[in-house]
Amino acid sequence: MGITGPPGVGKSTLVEALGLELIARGHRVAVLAIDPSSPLTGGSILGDKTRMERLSVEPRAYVRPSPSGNFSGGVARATRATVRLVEAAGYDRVLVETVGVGQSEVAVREVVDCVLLLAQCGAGDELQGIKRGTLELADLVAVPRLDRDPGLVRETVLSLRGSLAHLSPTAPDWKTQVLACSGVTGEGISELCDRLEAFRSLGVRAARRRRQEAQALDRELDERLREAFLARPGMAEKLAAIRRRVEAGEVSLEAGLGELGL
Ligand SMILES: Nc1nc2c(ncn2[C@@H]2O[C@H](COP(=O)(O)OP(=O)(O)O)[C@@H](O)[C@H]2O)c(=O)[nH]1
Ligand SMILES: [Mg+2]
Repeated sequence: MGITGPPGVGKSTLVEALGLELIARGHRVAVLAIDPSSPLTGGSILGDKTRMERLSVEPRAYVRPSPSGNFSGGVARATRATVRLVEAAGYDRVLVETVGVGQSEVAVREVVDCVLLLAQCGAGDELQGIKRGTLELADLVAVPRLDRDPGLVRETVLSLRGSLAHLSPTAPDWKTQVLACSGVTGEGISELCDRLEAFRSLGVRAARRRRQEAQALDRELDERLREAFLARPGMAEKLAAIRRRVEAGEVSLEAGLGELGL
């Protein structure tokens, strides 16, 4: 499962709470979390919970924070392999937390069976900040901080339900639901877990994975052709030199490509 949402919304806190709930239900849980203390998010986030101290000491949990450096562009590539690996190692529930910015939010969709979007609670205008595209990709939406701001959270839930009513379902026989919760007190976590398990039992996972792998084929092809090209003797240096000359206006793009034999 992928957990998406803006930095600081409460992804790590929720992942830890969900992870503990899944363990209590008898599962083995792996968490692939992206360390947000990177240039991507402009430094560390106040009170960041990526380390998940309670979950990481559980014998049936495996928490792996990874630097976001290899996650922005190569998100699909590296994460797909890691998900398969931890599954093979016996972790039957895998939670992938995104860094919460830009392309990672869309890319994660290519490697998980199900997407949970965390929405920041806020009034009308702030909600407009949730891009339609992001909401469209969510199989489930949760609004955290029910403990701190119950009124605003409930209002946000209603408003999001309204927005979702206009979107087409992400899977047949499925309706994207919006739930209020608190990663801190655990309120609403069991219900959220139930909904996630309900999505799992829809049986769309196998088809999604096959479609993802078919899509990955083209991307892998692009990537590997590029790697093979750059692996030619002297090619990386040649490309760097031509790039400099194109930038300096000494050669045109076409001439530069010609020199590379393209
Ligand atoms: N009161 C309250 N605080 C929360 C909740 N979820 C997250 N937080 C706090 O919000 C801050 C950022 O949370 P974090 O999980 O690191 O956000 P992330 O960047 O989305 O992973 C931390 O200080 C959390 O303790 C919640 O449900 N209730
Ligand atoms: Mg986090």
